[in-house]
Amino acid sequence: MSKTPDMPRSEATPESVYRNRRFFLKTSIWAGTSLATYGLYRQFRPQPEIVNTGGKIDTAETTKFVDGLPADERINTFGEIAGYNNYYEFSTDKSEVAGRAKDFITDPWSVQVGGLVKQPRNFSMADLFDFEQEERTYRFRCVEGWSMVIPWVGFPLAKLLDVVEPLENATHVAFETYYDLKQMPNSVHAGIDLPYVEGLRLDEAKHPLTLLATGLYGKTLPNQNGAPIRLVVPWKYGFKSIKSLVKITLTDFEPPTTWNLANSREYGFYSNVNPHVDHPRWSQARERRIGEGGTRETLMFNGYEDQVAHLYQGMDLRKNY
Ligand SMILES: Nc1nc2c(c(=O)[nH]1)N[C@H]1C(S)=C(S)[C@@H](COP(=O)(O)O)O[C@H]1N2
Ligand SMILES: [Mo]
Repeated sequence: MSKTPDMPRSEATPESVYRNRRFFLKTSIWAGTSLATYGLYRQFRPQPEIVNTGGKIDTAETTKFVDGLPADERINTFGEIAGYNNYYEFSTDKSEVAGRAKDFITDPWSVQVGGLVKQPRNFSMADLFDFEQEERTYRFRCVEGWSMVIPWVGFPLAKLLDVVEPLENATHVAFETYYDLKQMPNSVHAGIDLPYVEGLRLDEAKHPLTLLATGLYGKTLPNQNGAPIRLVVPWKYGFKSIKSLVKITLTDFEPPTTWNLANSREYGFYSNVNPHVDHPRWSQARERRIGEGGTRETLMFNGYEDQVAHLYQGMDLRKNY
């Protein structure tokens, strides 16, 4: 067929820039039980502080270990999270995205929510900040084989869905990223059809772990991370976590998704993190945690198995990859 998308190359080879053993096992503040899953829930009420990093990244931060994280897992630094990005509309080079996205205009912004709902509505960012903002620290696993731990700020998508009231025949939720060739000139070289679109089953969308993120590290989202609002689905590969949302549509069919359209054999609709189902071109059994040397085991559903396995009961996860 047409073009072969180049995002999905395995990242099994560590990059020295991000190799940093300094932080490894620095402290062990979590002495508790086997924490296969975690998610820190801290009420955050006020709107995150507005910042504009102007594309500049401070990489000289100290590391953080927090309660609720297994002792050997640290939160990635702001510099790591905001300096290593996939956002093809701006660049296919992870270290270039921040600089290219620095002037992206995210104000004014609104998210149009419609489709099979009783109360279709346009939400301004002010409306979206009316939802109680929480801090949630989640693992984030890219299909390419790298991962991070990210302290998001945001609110459950379920709360927004409650407001618009899905109709009884709604089964899925479709998401769409902002698209403007002028602001996102790399779009013509992205090798994927744009605007970027994603989708979830309605029960996945309503799951309490599914977040609409408005910030990270207590600040509004950097442009490169999907400002001003993006989806975060921590048990799925990172490409499901669609950035810079402008549209959310309830449907009665499985919506098309960008990477599935680009290569359906390699990227399924579900794309749950699963160490037992390899990508056709590389193993998914292990991952490279940004900032660490070596690799670590990839956990079933990215470590959220206890919370989400029930969603897929009776499903063949090899077929429904
Ligand atoms: N609109 C849009 N959303 C996107 C992408 C993209 O290229 N465009 N990349 C996806 C991929 S592959 C990953 S791994 C994550 C990366 O998010 P991060 O840069 O905040 O780590 O965003 C996802 N959402
Ligand atoms: Mo990714």
